[in-house]
Amino acid sequence: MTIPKALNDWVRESEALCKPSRVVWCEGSDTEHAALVRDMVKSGVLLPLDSKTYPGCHLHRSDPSDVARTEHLTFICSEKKEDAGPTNNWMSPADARARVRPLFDGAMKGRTMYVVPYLMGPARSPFSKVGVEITDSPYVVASMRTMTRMGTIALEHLAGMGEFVKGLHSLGDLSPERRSICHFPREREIWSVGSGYGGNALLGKKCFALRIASVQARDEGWMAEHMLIVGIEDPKGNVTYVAAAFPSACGKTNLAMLVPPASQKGWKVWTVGDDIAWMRVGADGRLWAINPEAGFFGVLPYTSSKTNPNALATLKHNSIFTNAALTADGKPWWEGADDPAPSHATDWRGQPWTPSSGTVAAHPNSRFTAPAAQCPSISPKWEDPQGVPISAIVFGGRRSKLAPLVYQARDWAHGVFMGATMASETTAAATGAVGVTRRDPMAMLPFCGYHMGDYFAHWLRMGERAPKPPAIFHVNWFRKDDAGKFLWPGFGENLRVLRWIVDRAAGSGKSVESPIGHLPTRDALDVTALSVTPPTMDALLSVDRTAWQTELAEQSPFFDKLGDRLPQRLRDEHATLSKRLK
Ligand code: OXD
Ligand code: MN
Repeated sequence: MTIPKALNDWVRESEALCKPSRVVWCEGSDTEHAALVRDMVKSGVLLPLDSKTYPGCHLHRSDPSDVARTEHLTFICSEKKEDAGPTNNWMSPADARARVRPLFDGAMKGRTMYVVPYLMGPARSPFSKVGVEITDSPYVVASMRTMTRMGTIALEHLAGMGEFVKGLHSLGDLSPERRSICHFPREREIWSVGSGYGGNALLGKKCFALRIASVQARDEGWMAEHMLIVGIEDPKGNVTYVAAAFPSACGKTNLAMLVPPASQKGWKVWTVGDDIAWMRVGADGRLWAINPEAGFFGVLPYTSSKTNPNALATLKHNSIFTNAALTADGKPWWEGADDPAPSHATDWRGQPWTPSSGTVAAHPNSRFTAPAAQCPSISPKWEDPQGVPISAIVFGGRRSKLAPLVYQARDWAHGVFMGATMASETTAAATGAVGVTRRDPMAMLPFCGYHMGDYFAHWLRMGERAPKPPAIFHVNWFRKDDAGKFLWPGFGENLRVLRWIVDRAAGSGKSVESPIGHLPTRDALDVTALSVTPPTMDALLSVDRTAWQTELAEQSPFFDKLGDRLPQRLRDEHATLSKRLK
């Protein structure tokens, strides 16, 4: 296969800078992967797990200071600071190069430099894009093989299009003081040094498929979103596709792999993707979405046969477990797993652990990396080069009060406002305080590669470009009563809410007007076989005007921060909602 000159030149330059002892071009074959895994087992980077219960699975322990995305060390390096906007850390491209180049200089001495071509999106899809990651981490190579279509297939795609996103990655010395994840949107390039953690180091995922792709999408008139994609099949066999954005670790993977409860006879949920959607306007005027990824990088704690049986089935083979605990019989374990806590285990740091240790055995952000094709609910359309047509977009967050179980936007612009004002209580997926409410528009706060105000304007424009845009909804599975108890059972039962969404998107489904949008009527959701009483349903669907006025007041500083780049249309939505609440 001929390698494009631009790729060869860049690999040579990177080699001269990083000074590895050898360079390996990855082709993505089974033999190559097996040899890589053998080497990692030999060097202790991977520990084989019990081959009877977890065939082909390994455990990886990361450096204890390198366990989550580090947003404070993540930069958008646009020419002008205002193009990165107030929600991103910014460095000028010149400063970033000057600061980070020395960290790459000689960083791969004594190490192998892997060149990893990868394809984001299905083979032969006109919507797929090529990236190439140069890395000195074999763990990254093995993970990229699961998370993307890696190797020759990407080079073949590149031959047809010529353009690729460059990603240079080195573990460096793993010190947070010398860690930087820099994005150069104009050059479509990523420099990441000092971390081996998924979101910082698997450059196809957050760095390319969201931060760089969001800029490409703005420039080319499509959307790169932090959304899962599911197909909801009714008992007659009609499938409706829904894309949904939730901040990290809000049950997104669980929703993407939802198993209908026994009471929902004949309904099926098909997984197209669990984290990222690339959407374009199709010839029919609808939005069509592909999942650019090929694997799942899911959170382990509280993944169980109750919360996500499909994830459990998916991760049982050919998976990498990162920062899980290890039982004496060679199995991974995490808090909230089906098996009770082992009496003795090795914790995620590699230390002896017992239930009385007073610490968690698995890191709260421990993860599994597993091939999407292994998921029992994987959609027959998940690799369709054209993608799937999206009928509804769902925004959600973790709000113990305020937001009703589900409500629908009045129109596209109102839906954009709903997404723009999303907020959620934080979790362990990123470093920083846990349990604090943070504004996370469209769940893109850490992932938008340009000014958030311009991003909202792009969303509004997309509504104009798509003659048949999806209907937009907001859900909150996490509302609690005054005693702190969840009001809604969640998990598989969320299908009942999705059914109302599907009905509404099709133009049916009973609703009532409220100041914040259309709510289901009290009898619109099927609650048969649930212990959700009518008063609980009232509480779940209630709109407390005073609390919403406080919410609106709290939205203002965020909007003000975006200055004159905030589209007037969203200020108008804010003002009319305020009026409706009076
Ligand atoms: C993720 C995240 O890992 O959103 O998907 O943090
Ligand atoms: Mn995510």
